[in-house]
Amino acid sequence: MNAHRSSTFGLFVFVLATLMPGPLFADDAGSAADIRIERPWSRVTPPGTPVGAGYMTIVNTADEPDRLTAAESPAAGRVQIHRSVKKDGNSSMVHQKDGVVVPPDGQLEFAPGGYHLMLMQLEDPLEEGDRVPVTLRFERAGRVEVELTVRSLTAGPPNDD
Ligand SMILES: [Cu+2]
Repeated sequence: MNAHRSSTFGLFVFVLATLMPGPLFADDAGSAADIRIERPWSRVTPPGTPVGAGYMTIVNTADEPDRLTAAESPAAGRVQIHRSVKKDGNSSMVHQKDGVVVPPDGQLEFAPGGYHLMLMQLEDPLEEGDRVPVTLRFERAGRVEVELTVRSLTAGPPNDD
């Protein structure tokens, strides 16, 4: 019943959106206020390692899914969205070329062993206490700026404080 009603409503919005000029599209496009980044962090890079990783929790407060499509940082030549996967006891990283979906009223975890931002071609090694600025690009919410706090090699995620 609910599902039927919401899909009818979705169709209604879609039809309106195709008929109406700009403003309704803008309203429907979501905003950075719909996306909240919690505990953005990174780890010290061991000597001679030109890549680092970024972790965080992406919270989507909108009732539509959003998609993280890309990221960039002045500290890195290139930033990719990766997922670590284990197969037959071997772990490897898969580049998420189409980005990753953050569910509506939900969240997506970027954490060691799973999704991460791969910071490639680092300008300088990451040192404990550094703060690495990263721009995240979302399909609906647009640009969201975060700063990764660099923690020691053995550290886990920071607490909520
Ligand atoms: Cu990676």
